[in-house]
Amino acid sequence: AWLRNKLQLAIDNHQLTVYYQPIIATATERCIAVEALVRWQHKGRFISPGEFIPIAEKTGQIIPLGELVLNQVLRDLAHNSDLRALSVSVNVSSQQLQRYQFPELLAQLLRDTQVAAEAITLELTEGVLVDQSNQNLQALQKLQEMHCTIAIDDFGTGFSSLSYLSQIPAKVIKLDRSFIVDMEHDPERLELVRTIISMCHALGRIVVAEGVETQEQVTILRSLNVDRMQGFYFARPMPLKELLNYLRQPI
Ligand code: G
Ligand code: G
Ligand code: MN
Ligand code: NA
Repeated sequence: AWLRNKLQLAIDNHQLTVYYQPIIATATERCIAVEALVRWQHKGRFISPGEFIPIAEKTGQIIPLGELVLNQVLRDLAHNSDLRALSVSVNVSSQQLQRYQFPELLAQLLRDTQVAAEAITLELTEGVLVDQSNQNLQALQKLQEMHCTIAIDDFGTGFSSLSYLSQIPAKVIKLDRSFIVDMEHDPERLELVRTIISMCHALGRIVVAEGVETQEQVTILRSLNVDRMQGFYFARPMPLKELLNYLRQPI
């Protein structure tokens, strides 16, 4: 309850900020996209989203929190052409899709800020899709019609069959960090990653490897033709100002 009340205050007082983590194109080694990640600084220390997002999901606070993040991202996009040159990923919880007219809300925000829908990628976890609720699928279709990109986050951690991949309108597949950790020492895991990547490619999807931390992993992922990589090896999540500096650096 303590965290819940504090979180409400943080939401009300705009104490939540958005950090951005670069996503690198394998072919060019340049930043091609970023993921927006919410950050909560409370009395000088950061409370981890791993701690408060699950609570926000339970209490419904994920709705105002999600709106706050979306607002911030669209404002940042509106004011920074360097950011508009990238695709900006936003995490969307299934509640945001279910509780109200999410596609309409996003469309309104895009109109208000004059940002093109093409600049936005929405990251949804497998759960949203496994759910198979018609409502979610309809929302996804609407978002796609608006020309937003849909990405499946944490791919491979859910219980979905692989066949559903071909049925959902997700252009981007984000391979969960757990597949990448230790892949250089685990031949079976490596085979799994190889197979997932080639299957996604056969279906015309873009594959992003998450949680890339070592040069060895980069070398392996490159040999497996992964399209994009994200992780501490390249860059940590950072405030907008730092990101803009990062983007201006030469290779
Ligand atoms: O930033 P970090 O890796 O600590 O995030 C931990 C978890 O919180 C991840 O699963 C991430 O997807 C989730 N998360 C971070 N920011 C947001 C957000 O703005 N909305 C939602 N729904 N989840 C987020
Ligand atoms: O579930 P989701 O993919 O949205 O989670 C994103 C989270 O992963 C963020 O909180 C981010 O800080 C974290 N993250 C990003 N890159 C790495 C990495 O290389 N290693 C680890 N351990 N975490 C990472
Ligand atoms: Mn994500
Ligand atoms: Na993830």
